[in-house]
Amino acid sequence: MPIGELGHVGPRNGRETTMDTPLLWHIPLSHFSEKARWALDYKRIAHHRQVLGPDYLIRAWRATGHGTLPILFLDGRAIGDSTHIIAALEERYPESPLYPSDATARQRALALEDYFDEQLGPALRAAIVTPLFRHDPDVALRVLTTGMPDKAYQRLRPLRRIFPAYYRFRHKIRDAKLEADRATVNAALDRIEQERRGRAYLVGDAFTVADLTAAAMLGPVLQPPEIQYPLRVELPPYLQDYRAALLQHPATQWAAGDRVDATAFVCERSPSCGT
Ligand SMILES: N[C@@H](CCC(=O)N[C@@H](CS)C(=O)NCC(=O)O)C(=O)O
Repeated sequence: MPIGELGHVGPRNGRETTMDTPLLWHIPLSHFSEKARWALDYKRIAHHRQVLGPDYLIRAWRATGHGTLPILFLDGRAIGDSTHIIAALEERYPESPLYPSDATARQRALALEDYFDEQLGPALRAAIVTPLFRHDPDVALRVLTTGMPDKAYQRLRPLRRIFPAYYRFRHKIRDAKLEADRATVNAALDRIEQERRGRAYLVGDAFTVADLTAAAMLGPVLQPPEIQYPLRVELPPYLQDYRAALLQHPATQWAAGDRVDATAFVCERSPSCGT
């Protein structure tokens, strides 16, 4: 459950926010931020969220020594990287667990988390952004500023000729790699199905960090009904086609909710579900 941007989430499951309330610096559209938000929600942790302005890079560097978001401020520490954030949350808030208790299963869940982070996340970002920058840079800015006040888009608009180069540089995106990026996305979807073997969850018989990461990485493209920062702009036909093609894959059907235990999976995102 989101708090609102540096607002107040209100009492959630009896918990009020306080001065010590965790604070998440995030990017609404970002699937890595989605991972951290989902983990906070899953554990019913009341927290604040903040979207940074154009000075995000310097602020992120000062906080963690890295230029990426999400960053979670927890117990006086600034934690960068969604994987480290989930590890810290798991230690500080063991309930509800995202790591399996069995050591072998935990190792498998963490390996899958790493695979989706390193392969699926960046490749899917590139597969969406590359054609958008090429054909519809203005729509790209609208997409990238999803969930932000309109002034974020207005500020970027005059920079629309140079911003794509900056974004490509930051995220190591190359036009020539589009087909390879798409192939990486497809390989990750195939891997989900291989690992899942028709079961509801990727590891064991419960929701883990592996399921959360796979579904979070796919969130921006799937746009499931429970998404907290939906796109506000219509995607151009070539991206609608790409999305439709991805939705043919059983792995996206699974991530979008068409799974054996669909209600449980969605409830794991929405704390109020079923109450
Ligand atoms: N491995 C990192 C990746 C985070 C990441 O790539 N964040 C992107 C947004 S999706 C970001 O902060 N981009 C801004 C930039 O690099 O300038 C994690 O899991 O948190």
